Amino acid sequence: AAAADARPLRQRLLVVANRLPVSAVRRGEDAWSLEISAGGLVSALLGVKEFEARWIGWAGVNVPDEVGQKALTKALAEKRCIPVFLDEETVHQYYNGYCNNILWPLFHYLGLPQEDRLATTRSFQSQFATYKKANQMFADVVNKHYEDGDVVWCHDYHLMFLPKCLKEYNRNMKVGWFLHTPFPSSEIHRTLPSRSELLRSVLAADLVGFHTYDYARHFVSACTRILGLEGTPEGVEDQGKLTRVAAFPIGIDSERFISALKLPQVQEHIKELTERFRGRKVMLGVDRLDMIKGIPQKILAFEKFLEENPLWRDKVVLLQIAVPTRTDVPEYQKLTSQVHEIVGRINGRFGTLTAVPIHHLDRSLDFYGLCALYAVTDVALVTSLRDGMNLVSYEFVACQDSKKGVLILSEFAGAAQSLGAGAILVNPWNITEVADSIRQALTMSAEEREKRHHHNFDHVTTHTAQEWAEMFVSELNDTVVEAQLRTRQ
Ligand code: ADQ
Repeated sequence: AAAADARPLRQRLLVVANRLPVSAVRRGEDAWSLEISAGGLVSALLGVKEFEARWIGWAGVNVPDEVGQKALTKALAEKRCIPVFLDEETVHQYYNGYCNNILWPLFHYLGLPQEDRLATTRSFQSQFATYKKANQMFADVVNKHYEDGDVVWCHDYHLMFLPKCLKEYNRNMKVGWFLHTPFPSSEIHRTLPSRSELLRSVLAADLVGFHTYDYARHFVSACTRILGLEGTPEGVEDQGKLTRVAAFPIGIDSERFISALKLPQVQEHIKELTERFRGRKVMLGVDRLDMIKGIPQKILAFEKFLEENPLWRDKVVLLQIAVPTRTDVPEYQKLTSQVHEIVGRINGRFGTLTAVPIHHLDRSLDFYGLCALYAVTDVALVTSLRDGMNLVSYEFVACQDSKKGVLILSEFAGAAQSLGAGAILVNPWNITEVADSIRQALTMSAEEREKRHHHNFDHVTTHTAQEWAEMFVSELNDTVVEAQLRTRQ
């Protein structure tokens, strides 16, 4: 307690993530315009009043010249952001290569990309070497800006090598690491050539966090089976050093969504959409266009539903909003055309001269448009094949307090563990089961919808992003204080 009392009022929190929460556009040799992206992590950290957050990460642009780098650094400083500059080749090998081509599919149980599996295997060592080099570059920037008493919070699979680099600089640095994706079964992790090095590096952190208890358990199993270390209820022990491992399920800033619904422009939009789809039940999918989201599976299940329930054909519409991501990766381009092809086929099959059953948009919606869409939806379909948590399911629930629509949710999304009692849980690979659950959702009594909605609404409004961040950071703080006390004894 004495150590806690001695903390300064506003400790600094250094948040290290691959991408800074800004988009930067160059306007001249030394001029930049910046726009803060209001993602979940940004609003989560705004809620952490006890700490003053600084961001460290890549700005998402290649800036080869010193003049440009200096100007961007200066502009970012006003937003409390500190850039890490990565050249094109590093981004290619570290970000597109090792992160998105190897770790991302593997952690979501999708294996290596089918077509170039051997090529990936061959380029593995060089990509891993660049991954480590890039992580070291992040560590250099953190180290340069670190002051005694700061807390460092590293995010996601891009930065698994970072905790080790940071502790090599300064073993008293308080370092936490949080994974936003699932951590897979140790049997999957075992197939990674760099399996041990990555685990050992993560274990250098003082606190390691996951969305669910299952992911934390998989991580501990990987450490016991692959490294031969001891797993305890608190975490993993290695020669007397305990790395605390725990579940910290993320949430959303529910108040931001609930209050947006009251704004005149959102109300207006809700009215328009209601009019537009009058006489039809609205089903909604909102996803990044990614293999893990199970978009083709979702659309095939909807087709099966239409096939088996002819009376519903002109009474329901599926709106699928899919933001393109990683568009330069061939696997993602293939997914886009696959989805387009299935949608075209189904619309050709079940559409009429005046209406089609699926509206598919390849783009993102602005925040207010998204809120209005969530509010007019009768059934939301989240069919991720694997998903760390899935915030879309939370956002839908937050916007449904008047409609009390139904959430169909994949059992392979982390959110199934928190919203499972209110949602209809499905195996997204089982198209027949998903089609049945669509019928169940569309015909559910108002009473049951209300009961299920309340269950989820209570959860979403009480387990917020702010609370998540606060819990992680305060536990990280305490964990390290304990560790320091131990070394003093
Ligand atoms: P994502 O895979 O990006 O996040 P998710 O949690 O659903 O998945 O968050 C997506 C965010 O993007 C949501 O806030 C959503 O509103 C927004 N979004 C998606 N499609 C959109 C569209 N078409 N238009 C506008 N906005 C759109 C990763 C992990 C998740 C984990 C989060 C947070 O993969 O499992 O829940 O991080 O840890």
